[in-house]
Amino acid sequence: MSAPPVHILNGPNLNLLGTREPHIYGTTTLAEVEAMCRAAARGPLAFSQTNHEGEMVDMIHAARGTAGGIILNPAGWSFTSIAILDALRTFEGAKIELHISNIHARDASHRNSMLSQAVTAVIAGLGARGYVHALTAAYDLIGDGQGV
Ligand code: CA2
Repeated sequence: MSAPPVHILNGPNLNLLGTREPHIYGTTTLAEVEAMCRAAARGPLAFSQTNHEGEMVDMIHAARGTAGGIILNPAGWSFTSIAILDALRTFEGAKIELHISNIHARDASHRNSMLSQAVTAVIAGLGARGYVHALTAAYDLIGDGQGV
């Protein structure tokens, strides 16, 4: 049987993944991350990226009532966005915050995500393959009853 839909949402500047700062974020592009995730998906998968905060709020709302889980790389909004924090609180399913780099080992401005308080789990520091681990974890959480 097909697993419930999972939405993978990516925040600002991640469209440039693989092209800048490879020592921090690696050389895998976002299109390659999407392909890895599609290969690992056990059901419907939405994969999106936006540089616009309101659009990200809309994407989280769109997952309500339909997706079993959200995997969110909020990028720079991790440290600034009450709007995304509030939107995350309205989603009833499994929520995984994902960071490619280990934000806890970085400078003070990249260390404390204000969104972590509203998610089920946080994955950081596994590089691009962290997305595939997050997908596996999302299916586990949904199977445990944390999805819709
Ligand atoms: O490690 C992550 O996934 C981050 O969410 C990436 C964010 C950063 O602000 C977070 O602290 C950790 C930055 C994303 C910027 O994307 C870039 C992509 C390519 C080159 C440079 C930046």
